[in-house]
Amino acid sequence: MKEMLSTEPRVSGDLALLNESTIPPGVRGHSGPTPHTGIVHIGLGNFHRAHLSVYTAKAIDADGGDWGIFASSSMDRDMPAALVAQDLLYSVVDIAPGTQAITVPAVHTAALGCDADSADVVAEIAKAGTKIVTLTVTEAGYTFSPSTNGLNLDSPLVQGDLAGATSPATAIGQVTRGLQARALTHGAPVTVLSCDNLVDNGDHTAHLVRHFVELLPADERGPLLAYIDSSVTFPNSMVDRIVLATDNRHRAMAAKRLGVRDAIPVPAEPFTMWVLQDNFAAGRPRWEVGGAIFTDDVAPYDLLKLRLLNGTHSLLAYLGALDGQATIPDARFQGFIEHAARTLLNDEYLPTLTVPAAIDADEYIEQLFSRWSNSVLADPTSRVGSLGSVKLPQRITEPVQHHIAHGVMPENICLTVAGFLACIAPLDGYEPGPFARAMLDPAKDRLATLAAKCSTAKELTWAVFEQGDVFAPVLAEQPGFVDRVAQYLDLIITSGIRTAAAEAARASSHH
Ligand code: CS2
Repeated sequence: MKEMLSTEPRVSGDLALLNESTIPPGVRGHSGPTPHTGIVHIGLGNFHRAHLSVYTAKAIDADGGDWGIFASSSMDRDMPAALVAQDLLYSVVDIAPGTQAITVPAVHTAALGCDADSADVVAEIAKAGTKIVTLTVTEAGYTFSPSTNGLNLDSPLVQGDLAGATSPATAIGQVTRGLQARALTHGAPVTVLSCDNLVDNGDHTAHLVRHFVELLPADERGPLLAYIDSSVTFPNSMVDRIVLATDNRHRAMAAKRLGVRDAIPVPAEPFTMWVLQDNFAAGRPRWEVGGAIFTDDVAPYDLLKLRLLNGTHSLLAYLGALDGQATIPDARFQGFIEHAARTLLNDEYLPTLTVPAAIDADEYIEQLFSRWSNSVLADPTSRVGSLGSVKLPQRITEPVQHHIAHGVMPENICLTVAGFLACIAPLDGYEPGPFARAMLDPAKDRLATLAAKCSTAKELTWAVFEQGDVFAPVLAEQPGFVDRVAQYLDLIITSGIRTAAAEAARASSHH
């Protein structure tokens, strides 16, 4: 027998650990030694390790340059520690039927965990050798309020950072204090590059940094604002690659392909895309050699991805989880879910955006279905359904407004939101199932408290929208929309997700 059959293969303990002396030939992302730091990255997680790091390795391979990455995580202690134990090396495992690709980017110069002092991150941003500060901190990491779009001034962490904490807790606090130190010393230009799934992520980050500065004492404010105006840029970018959390199955795949043991490989789909504005104040790696697309107009790509991929992904996750499906491919192959997804894509998201000239919408959609069909990767519905309270507003707010303004009810967007509420804020007596229970959300406790006070789907839905701390208040001003979400939630609770989806299909076909 060539291979042992096992659903959760074990990593053989006698393999050597991946490090500088054991790295096998042919997998290193670039041929030279790790370069000096040019990039400070906030949000050292799996997405960063499979996206920016891989593009940067390719750019260094082609071009050299001091573009090493000093990275920090405020969430995780173990992975950064494991990275240090492996000489900052790890592998990215491409997972899809028929691929064996693996690469070791080898671009990091430091990996700080959540037990490190964030003053070190600020100090690194402050160094003149730092040319770019990059962020992948998730939608929640920007600590903004959905009702004002500015900093969330109710957050104790934001308050602490504004009050002058020497070790800022928030990403915006760390960036702004780093910029402040630069302004007060060498004043060299720098770029702040958000790589998160936010609408106009660069503009939004600039807005939050400026908001932070405006709240500082007047004597600090003036010089810092002048420095930001003259010397700091915030390009917009669209990032795309489906990347999962690491488990033993991925460790076994990495060991098999590498012949050495990697404790922290990153599982990722082979597909990758990055579109960004070429607005860098102090130079940049030639990321285009890795396939990055530079354009003045990121917005059409950004909306295409946020709505078609991410928006539909949310629907697949919530409908799938409520239907007992563990993974996105399992969900996507349920006929009723595929039907809802196609209606959502073609009738509800596509009409709200301008497809970039270089993209064929039908091909893009078929490519999405093929990515969602990757059953070897087996993206969990609980991963995509997590953080919905901060993700969904980025995906649905403008599309809902667009349709309501045209007198049309976006049935499958309503169904997505109802699915989210059913999973994250189940009313007393309703059981959404294990995959919904496994979803994590910063608003879960708040929403559970709210759900405990409500006895009907209508009460709960209105309470969530009126509270204004998840969805933008403009949506609560659309009573027809909120009522329709409530009706779907009621149907999910009383008759199940399949009946609710059948109602959405029926109602959509009448538009
Ligand atoms: C997903 C994204 O978590 C989610 O909601 O839609 O993580 C998605 O996998 C990435 O944006 C793909 O680029």
